[in-house]
Amino acid sequence: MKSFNVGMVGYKFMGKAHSHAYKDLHMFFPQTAVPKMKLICGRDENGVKTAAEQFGWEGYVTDWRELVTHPDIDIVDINAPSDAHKEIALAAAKAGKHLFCEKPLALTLADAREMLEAAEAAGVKHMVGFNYRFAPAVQLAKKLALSGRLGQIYHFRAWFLQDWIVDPTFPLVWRLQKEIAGSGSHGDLGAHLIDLAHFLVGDMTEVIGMSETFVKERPLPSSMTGLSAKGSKDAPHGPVTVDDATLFMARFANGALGSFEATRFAPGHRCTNSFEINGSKGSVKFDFERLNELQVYFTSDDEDVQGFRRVLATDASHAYMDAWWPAGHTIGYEHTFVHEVVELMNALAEDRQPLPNFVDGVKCQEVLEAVDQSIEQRRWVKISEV
Ligand code: SOE
Repeated sequence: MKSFNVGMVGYKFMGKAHSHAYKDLHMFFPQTAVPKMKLICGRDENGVKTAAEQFGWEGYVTDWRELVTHPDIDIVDINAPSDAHKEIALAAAKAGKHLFCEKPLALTLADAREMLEAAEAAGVKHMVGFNYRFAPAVQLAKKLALSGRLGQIYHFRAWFLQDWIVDPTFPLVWRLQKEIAGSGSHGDLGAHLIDLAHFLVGDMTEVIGMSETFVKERPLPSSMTGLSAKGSKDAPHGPVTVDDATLFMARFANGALGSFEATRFAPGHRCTNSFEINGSKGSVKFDFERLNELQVYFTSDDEDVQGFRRVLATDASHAYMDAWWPAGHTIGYEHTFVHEVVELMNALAEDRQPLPNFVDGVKCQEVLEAVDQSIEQRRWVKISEV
């Protein structure tokens, strides 16, 4: 049985999701190569030490430079805030380590391209963390679209709605600062939708968008806090430098039309990541809040029973599901990361590039950038222009 030693940078939200995936993997996917949880890295020694013990890492370091050059490490897993991705990835590639990086790949398209070039020049494997591809119901949508069972694709309609910053006293956390996050809803949520569109429908040719920052100043946070941070209206304020919401329309190379909405200002929507595909022979609908289900409609159904039917994607015939529980026993958000790591381990063991990889990360970043340009210049922008 092959094994690969992992060194991971970052131990908060995504660090926990990735750690859980490494830890659970072999219990459910015993044929897959084993990820050895060697080293975890974080700047705050107490925090990273606690995380190492809690998550099951063999050791910890406080300087990522030590981790990326460590002789025992095969894979560097980067889930630090976005502004740190590039520097860590370049150094890790130079040291010959395989790369697994959270989305969005980088702050800018130029940086993302540099990361891809560095990985290719070093001859290492590279993967980007678009975890929603790995929900079995999304894989089923892909199978239906690819096999022609939906016919010619006319529409891809997607929306990712959250509400964690609706309160204007929510503090100015790193995700609301352009120099650290790159963008707001666009790169954080829209990036997932763009990747799903690429995965399910194909390449886009041109886009036009609009965006808004509804709350322009927020209280400064006391530390690098996350999604459940609390602010005070009396604290000193700073400017929000990212978009609160970004919407755009797109044309696909195969003739389909796309519409995309990413916002953190949709009260009541905690994490509504949804899409619909409409084709000449049928439609599918997915909603992450019901991630085990795919709504499916076929025009070929008898007229008197036509309608969307709910397919529970939990049978052994559905991607990854034979490894989990008996049919009908559902899985959750964290399992999408386990499946992601299955792909990473299989790819390394088979000496091939995992999917999605930095090429997909760059393609996503091209669309993000084209949308930004279209907003700035108030016009349609071709993806080939960026
Ligand atoms: C916060 O908006 C967040 O955790 C994103 O960063 C993730 O990528 C998304 O999957 C869920 O929401």
